[in-house]
This record gives sequence, structure tokens and C-alpha cells, in this order.
Amino acid sequence: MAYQNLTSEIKENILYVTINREKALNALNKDTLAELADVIAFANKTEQVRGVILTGAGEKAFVAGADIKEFSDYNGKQGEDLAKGGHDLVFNAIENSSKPFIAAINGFALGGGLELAMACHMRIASDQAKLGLPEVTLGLIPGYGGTQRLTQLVGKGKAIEMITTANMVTASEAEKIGLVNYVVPQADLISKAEEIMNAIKQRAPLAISAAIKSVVAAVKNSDGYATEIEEFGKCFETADFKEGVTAFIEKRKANFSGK
Ligand code: DAK
Repeated sequence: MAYQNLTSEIKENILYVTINREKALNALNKDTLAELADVIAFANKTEQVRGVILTGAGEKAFVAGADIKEFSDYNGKQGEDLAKGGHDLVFNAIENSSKPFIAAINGFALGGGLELAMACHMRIASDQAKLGLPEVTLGLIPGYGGTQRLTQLVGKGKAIEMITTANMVTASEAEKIGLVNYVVPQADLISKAEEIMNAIKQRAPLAISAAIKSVVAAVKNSDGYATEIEEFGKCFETADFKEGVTAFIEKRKANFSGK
């Protein structure tokens, strides 16, 4: 896959995606969003991919937001068009993916950049990272699900404080409020994400997918419990379930086929 604004490669069943607009602090322009949509769709349909690690090029920024220069003269209709594609094909597509996505936050994660990280299933931050939703400084509010996902992660009071003050939080503050799972030195960022992915890779793929779907349902306006029950039932139909329980009984390591 050749992209202009991303690099992507598969190594040992992990798809590594790096947003590669370092000079613009990896800001999300329309073309980058389109390429992200493409690579997410690829991850979803490619059996070889067991999970995705998403990061930004360089040491300064994960993503410093939507590309302010690009949308500065957009009218309402253009804004709406931008919103539609982005929501469904990027942000919701990540959250609803059956494969785990980990955001490796290597620097500023601001505005649409933090929204992108929050759409991922887990976040690991470098100790240099700063996170925030500064849209109100531009007369906007977060538009790619940030008001919802931040509230789900950190609670109403902290979300309102962060969004209305536009203040950034440090990586260690982000960890304290539950916005990121781990904070590690910059040099260890990708290896920490790999450590988590490698644990997941040993588990049953269909169960991973069912678990993600059920947890995501818990924080949506749908009945998460019903989804959990349905997905739990489906697990019983899989070869992996049979292999998992057989391996347990036979006191050996399970060899999952993803079927
Ligand atoms: N967009 C475009 N260019 C950006 C950018 C951005 N978000 N952030 C940084 N850059 C560019 C800078 O303009 C500069 O370019 P040159 O001047 O060199 O050409 C280069 O990256 C380096 O940035 P700085 O020189 O500013 O670097 P500093 O170290 O001084 O400052 C900073 C780093 C991250 C504090 C600063 O760059 C900054 O404040 N950046 C903007 C952060 C921000 O406000 N981000 C939120 C944007 S609003 C939508 C849904 C959502 C959204 C939009 C639409 N729809 C539903 C349609 C989301 C909106 C946002 O994300």
C-alpha cells in the first residue's frame, strides 16, 4: 500500500501505521483522513492483521489536530462533508473494528489528534506527550466524537474542564485520569504497544473481537449487556472455543485457528 501521508507495514501480524506529515505536526488533512480510512478498511478485512499500532512520525507530535490551514475557509456544507466521511470511515471504523487498535502517542495529541487516539481501544503515551482538546480556542467544539469519548474515559467533570479551558494535560496527568493506559519513556513507546499486542495475539481471535464489541457497546447508547450475551453465545460456536477448553483440560497451550 503506497500512501502519501502515511507509512504502513505488517510485521508479525501487527499492522504499523505512522501518520507522516512531520512538518505539519502530522495534522489531519482531507487526504490523510482518506488514507487512514483506506488502511483501516484494509486492517479490518485482512486476516493476517491481528492488531494495529497507530503513531505519528517524529518525536514532537502524534497528531496536532485537524489541519487548521485546510479547513480555515470551509463553509458549512464543506464542514459537514468533512465530518461525515471522517466519523464513519475513520473514527467509528477504528472503534468498531474487530481488531485491537493501540495509539502510541509520541508527542502532542491535540483536537482531532486526541480524538483519533481516543477512538483507538488503548492508548500508550510517551512521557513527553501532551494531550488536549483545544477546539474552543478556534470557536469550535470537538467534532470527531471527542465530547463523547473523553467523557466516557475521564468522566463529566474532567471532560468539561479539559474542553472548556482548552488546557493540555501532561502524560502523567493523563494516566492519572484514565485517559491513557500507560506512560513510558519515548524510546519504549512502540515496544510497550508490542508487548500488549503480543499478549493479545496469543488469545483466540474471535473472542478478542467479541470482547471489543461488547466493551464498546457498554459505553454506547445501545444495550451493552444484550450485546455481551449475544457475543458470548456466539463464542460457543467457534473452533477456538473448543480448542481453548480442550487445551485447558489437556494441560497444554492452545493453538487457535481464528475459526
Ligand atoms: N493544522 C495545521 N498545521 C499545524 C497544526 C494544525 N493543527 N498544528 C501545527 N501545525 C503546523 C504549524 O502551522 C507549523 O507550520 P509552519 O509554520 O512551520 O509552516 C508547524 O506545524 C510547526 O508548528 P509550530 O511552529 O506551531 O510548533 P510549536 O512547537 O511552536 O507549537 C503546538 C506546537 C502543537 C502547540 C502548536 O503547533 C499548536 O498549537 N498547534 C495547533 C493545535 C490545535 O489547535 N489543534 C486543534 C485543531 S482543531 C471536524 C471535526 C474535528 C475537527 C475538525 C473538523 N469535523 C467534524 C468536520 C478538529 C479540529 C481540530 O483538531
